[in-house]
This record gives sequence, C-alpha cells and structure tokens, in this order.
Amino acid sequence: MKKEIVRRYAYNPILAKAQIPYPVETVHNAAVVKHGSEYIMLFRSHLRTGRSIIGLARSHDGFHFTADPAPFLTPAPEGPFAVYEEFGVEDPRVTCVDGEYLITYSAYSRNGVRIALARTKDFVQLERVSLITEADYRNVVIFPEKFDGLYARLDRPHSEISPWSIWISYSPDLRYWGDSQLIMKPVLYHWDEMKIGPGAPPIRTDRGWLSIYHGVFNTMAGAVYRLGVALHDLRNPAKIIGVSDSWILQPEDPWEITGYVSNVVFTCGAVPEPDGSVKIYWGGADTVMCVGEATISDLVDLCIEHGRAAI
Ligand code: BMA
Repeated sequence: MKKEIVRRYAYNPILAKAQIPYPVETVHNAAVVKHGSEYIMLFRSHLRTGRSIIGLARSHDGFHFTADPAPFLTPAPEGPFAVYEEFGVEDPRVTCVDGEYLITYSAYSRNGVRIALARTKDFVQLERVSLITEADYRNVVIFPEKFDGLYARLDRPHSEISPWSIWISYSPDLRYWGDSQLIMKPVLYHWDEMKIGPGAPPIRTDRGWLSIYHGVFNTMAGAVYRLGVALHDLRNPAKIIGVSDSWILQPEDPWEITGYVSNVVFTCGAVPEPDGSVKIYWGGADTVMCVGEATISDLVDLCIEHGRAAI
C-alpha cells in the first residue's frame, strides 16, 4: 500500500469560524505549542473589514480545540506598534526558548509588512517586545535553542530581483538582528519555483533541525501553496543538509481546494510528540484549520535520501 507521508486527521477541519464565539470570517494559519498539559493554538482570523486578528484556542489532545471568549492579539490602538499594525496582525508563530514563549507575527500597514515580536509566559500576560524587521518581510520563525549564545531565526524578505527565498539571521537580545545570509532558494520548474517561506519553527531531531516550509507554484488557475521539508545542521543552522525534492502535503481536501484563497495549505506550527510523531497544523484555503500526523524520521529521510541542494 502507498504510504502517506502526512496522515490527515479523519475529522478535519478541526477549527472553523462557526466555533469562534466572536464574529470572524476565517480561522487559519495558526501556531500551536504545548504549554503544560494543554495545546495552545494562536490562529489568524479575517474580520469583515478584510483585516486580520489573532485568537487563542485550547485543547487537551491536539485535535479538539475550544476558542477563548475573546481575541488574543488585536492591532495595537496606540504606542509604537500602532502605526505598523493598522491593517492587521497575521500568521503567528510561537517558539519556547528558555521557558518563555516568543511570538512572531506579521504587522500590516500602509508602510508595508513587518514582523513584530511579543512574548508571554502564560498566554495571559502578553508583552510586545519589538518590531524586528523593516518592510517587507514575512514568515519569521525562531529556533528553540541559541547558537553560540545567539538567537537564530529563519525569515523571508521580499525582493523584486530574486525569487522570494529563505534567509537566516542572528541576535544577541531578540531586538537587534544581523549576520543575515540567504540559505535556500526556490528551484526552477519545481513545485516550489515561485517562492518559498519558513512555516513551522524548526524541530530538533538527532540528525538535524527539521524545517517545514511552504512553496508556491503558479498555474493558469492561480498559485498553489504546498508544504515541504528541509534539514539544517544541528550546530550551524545556516548549513542545510538537504531539502526534500518532493512536497509532503498539497491541497486535496475540499476545504483546502476551495475557500477564501483556493488551493492553499499553509503551516505556521507543528508539535513534535514523545513517540517520534509530529502533529502538523495547516490552514486550508485561508479559511479553516486542519491537522495531520507524520513520523519525524520519515521527514528527515526525505531530506537526506530524496534531497536536492538548497541553493
Ligand atoms: C501568503 C500569506 C499567507 C496566506 C497565503 C495564501 O502570501 O498571505 O497568509 O495563507 O499567502 O493566501
């Protein structure tokens, strides 16, 4: 029998707008982390204005989520973040480093899209730390460990010259980032040829950091968003050991093929489990949240045995 790399949960979608106790039009592109005995999901929702906010939902098994009564993060009404969050907050990612949760999200405004960083210890008290990119960046994921005392992140700057690619940057304090380096590019006439971007924060495995990213291919019917995997060196994450030549997930279920934006699977979070599996969460068609399970060693094998060069 053909082996599925990502085994979709039988009861997808796992969260949709009807389950949210305040008015939203979509539930998608969510970060998920384990906090104590709970799975915490931070999800993006469009409002009827067309702008986005971030909500929070909780689960005991990673499959059944219940949304909190009120949104978790909405555009700052005043202060230094307000002018950059005017058009909304989107696509959160969460990484636990040294016992605190670092949340990166896209801050949209008439000045472009920047990445903001907030932190929390308990998902109750939230502190906005800094805007950590200028315009135009998206998809910033922070590694759960430091390298030679520096935080590290993968990001995706926009460019008019180069296809949109994955870069790495480092910081001593989460505020000032540098030593930026391009580490992975789309491949011509390949499923990820148009652009790529980091998806879930990297997962430590015994053979390297596993990064689940998205890649886009343009068709006569518009762009198709799929997911792929890359493996980074454990000590030097700028070095990519291999990138799987094949995607691991593409839009196939009806709610991935049709929705607010059709033909999209887009991840912002994945949770590794003690049994060697990983729960991968993705937004379907920018409208609903879905989950599937994969075996971490299968994903690593794909990068090593069926790999292509990163650049
Ligand atoms: C990207 C981002 C994502 C979205 C995807 C598909 O550029 O805007 O938030 O899921 O497009 O629409």
